Amino acid sequence: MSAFSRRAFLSTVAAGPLLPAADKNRPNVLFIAVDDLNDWIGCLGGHPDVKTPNIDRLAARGVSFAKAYCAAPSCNPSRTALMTGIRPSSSGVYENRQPMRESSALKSAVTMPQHFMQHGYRVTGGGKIYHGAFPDPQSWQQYFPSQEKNQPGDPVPDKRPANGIPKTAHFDWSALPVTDAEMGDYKTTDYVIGELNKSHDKPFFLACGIYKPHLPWYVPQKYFDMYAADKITLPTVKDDDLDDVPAEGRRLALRSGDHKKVLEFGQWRKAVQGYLASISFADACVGRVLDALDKSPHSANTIVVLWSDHGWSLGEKLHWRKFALWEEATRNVLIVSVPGVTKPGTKCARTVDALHIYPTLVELCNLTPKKELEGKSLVSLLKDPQAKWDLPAITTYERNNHSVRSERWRYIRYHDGGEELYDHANDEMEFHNLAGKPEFTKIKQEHARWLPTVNAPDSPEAKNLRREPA
Ligand SMILES: [Ca+2]
Ligand SMILES: [Ca+2]
Repeated sequence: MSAFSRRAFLSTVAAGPLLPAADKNRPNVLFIAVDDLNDWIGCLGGHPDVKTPNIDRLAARGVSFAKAYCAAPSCNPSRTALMTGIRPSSSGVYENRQPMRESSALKSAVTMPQHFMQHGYRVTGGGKIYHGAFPDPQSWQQYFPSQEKNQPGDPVPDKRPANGIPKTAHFDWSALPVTDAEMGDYKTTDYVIGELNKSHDKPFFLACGIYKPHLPWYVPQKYFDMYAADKITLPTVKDDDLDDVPAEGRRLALRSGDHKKVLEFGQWRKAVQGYLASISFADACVGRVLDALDKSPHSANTIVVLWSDHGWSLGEKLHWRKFALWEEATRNVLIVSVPGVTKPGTKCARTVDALHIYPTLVELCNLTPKKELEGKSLVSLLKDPQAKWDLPAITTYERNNHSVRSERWRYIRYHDGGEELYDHANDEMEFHNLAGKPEFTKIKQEHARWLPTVNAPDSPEAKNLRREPA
């Protein structure tokens, strides 16, 4: 865009109300985040028992990415990277305690919603899009419950912890004697449905951040009733799996002591039931929003993006939660439906990571490209999921620990030089670390060239923040 046309364009933006409503060139965006959702959804096949009919029906409309990975396996750094388009290794935001705007690289970053706002979109949302403690009010024109608070409250059981594990904090699970309407996520989806039901004189960017299946796994009884604890399938775990993992990987796997406690209190089946129940509750919330979109006047010109911020381990590698660089903790959900662009029910097996979402939406909505974004638009893959794509997915956890995931391999290198290499053609559970075998030196080198060359110093931590375990 020339300087003159850019000025003319910006003055048009400033005139806001004169802009036309959404059309083919300026489609709406419905941006749905589901917190802590791993690949346990029907269309990704991560768990044989799970019931996610609504997420699956969204996948049936567009492209689901079978090898999508987070930028960081932790809420705040993952979301910060996705919403700013800047990698943790460039911003120094590696952990949950580092507010995005304290990073010198991100202090004045234009987030994805801000970029839409600058192009005349109505930008609103509710629930968890940014990490709970750091809601970034400047990203939104209106927000539910408010610009400063992104989480409506949730009911809790009378007696906590419900699972009997001492000092467990929110690592807990229980059915609740409440209706869906009493849940915070239901209230967030009510807000989003209200926005979808309105007619809009401008295109909109509408965010819906579902908190479940984040811990604690307290959801209405009917979702627990969908899964019989004594019959559900447990993850496949090899007791000696960590024997070939370097020290830093073992530290990440074992530091919480979760697996030992879960086994000691006989809670593994109950925990898996709680996670599955919470997933099905989140899926029901997604279904309400999709129903509202279908009934609204906006369905024909609204892009839907559904993503989760990382995966989750429930015992694999003796590890629980996210906070690690293996497949279960890093694989996330990414489904994109674009009217007129995506073909219904297609799957893409190219390796993508969360950095690509921002430039993809910039391209689809014809916003001004932003050269500082570190990802690459996925539009070529949305049009043709088999198209050539030469990038692996990069995930970073804490400073200078990275995973490079290509279609066949995962290569991990920790800050102290420790390495792991897994061959997904033969070992989808990543049981056998091949990094020490000389015949794989070349494979390791091919992956190592993608490691970030900059590892920014840690960004400042927030003061007076409750230490949050998850
Ligand atoms: Ca999360
Ligand atoms: Ca192993």
